[in-house]
Amino acid sequence: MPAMPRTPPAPGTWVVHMNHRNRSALFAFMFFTLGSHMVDLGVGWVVWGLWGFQCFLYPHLIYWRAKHASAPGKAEMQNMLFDTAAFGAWAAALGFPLWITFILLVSATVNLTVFQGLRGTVAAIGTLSVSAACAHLLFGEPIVLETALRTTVLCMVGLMLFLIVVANGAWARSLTMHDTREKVRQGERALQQANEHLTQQLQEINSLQTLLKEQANRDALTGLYNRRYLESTMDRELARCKREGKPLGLLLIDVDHFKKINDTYGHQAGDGFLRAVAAMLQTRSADLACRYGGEEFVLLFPDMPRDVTMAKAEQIRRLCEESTTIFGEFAIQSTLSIGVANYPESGKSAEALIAAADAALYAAKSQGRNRVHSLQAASAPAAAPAVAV
Ligand code: GH3
Ligand code: MG
Ligand code: MG
Repeated sequence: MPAMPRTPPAPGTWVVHMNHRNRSALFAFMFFTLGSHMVDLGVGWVVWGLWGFQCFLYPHLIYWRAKHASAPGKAEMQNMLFDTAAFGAWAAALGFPLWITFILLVSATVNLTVFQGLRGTVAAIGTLSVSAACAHLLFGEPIVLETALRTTVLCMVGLMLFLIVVANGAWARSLTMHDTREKVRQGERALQQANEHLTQQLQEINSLQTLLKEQANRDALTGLYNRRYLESTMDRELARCKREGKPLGLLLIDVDHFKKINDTYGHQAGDGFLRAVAAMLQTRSADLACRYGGEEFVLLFPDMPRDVTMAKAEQIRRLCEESTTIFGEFAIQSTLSIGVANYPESGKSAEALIAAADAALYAAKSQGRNRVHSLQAASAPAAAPAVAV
């Protein structure tokens, strides 16, 4: 069976418990202190009965009252006022002996001040004065200030003990408060560290996500964009060119007789050559260079008219033709065939442009390779179309 949740204690319950303990001890001690004076006064059994009730029953009765009150804290503050009123009455009933009146006034005032501040001080002095005046009028006891040495010493010891208990309570409270504050500070520091750690982790996750996204768009061998990225970007670029009324150039580039490079120098050398071609194709940042397939590449030139695209293609073709790639002990040379397509001349969609570039590339291959071709017009073939492998 699940444990029933405990209802939290009502506010102020701890004051009720603490005061019950302190009050019982205080009144027990006072029984002897004031009792010592009553012996000297020779009071009757009614007074002794009342005094016994005051010291040994009253503390438990008012404890019971406060404990069962709907607001125990508030009821306990009233209890302290009852104590004070009783003190005033006893002081008057005994004829205001100086030491006894003094310790009753001090203990009532200190008690209320500890819990209510200066408001408590005023309440203590006021309540004690009023109840003392009323009791004095009621009993009409003559004022006798002196007490016997025995009673005076008991008053001094009692006051001393009372002040020690109060001071010790204050010290314990300040210690608890200091500990609590320290714990709160430690908690705040731990929270701040956890927060910083989380922020750092979040940053790492964000940069990892960015890196992953970037890697997902890249070809592992050459570092160029991959075909997937081209397909996701091309429609957007084309739409932008259409919207802005601008042209777009597209090159489909294929390495000539690449199989022979693999066969002659090995697959790794072939990879090295593909990386060298990719480096040649890296152009302005606005252009998109991508590895379209094995030894095929696509370059996209937004805002580029047809004649400039043709010139660009020719420039790339010549650059490759004139380059030598050193791979280990091998010096590898090859050429490129390039099919050119343009928006809007060659087609209006991405598929149409790729198909047009592919057809142009096929034409370039069949016309002898190492050349740039567009379906509208082919460039002049290079002087030495043979591939040096
Ligand atoms: P053509 O002039 O007609 O284009 O002839 P080709 O030899 O270049 O074309 P083909 O399609 O016959 O051969 C392409 C070769 O490219 C075949 C394949 O083994 C090789 N290849 C494809 N991907 C890679 C790669 O990532 N690395 C290497 N080293 N070779 C590759
Ligand atoms: Mg090919
Ligand atoms: Mg090829």
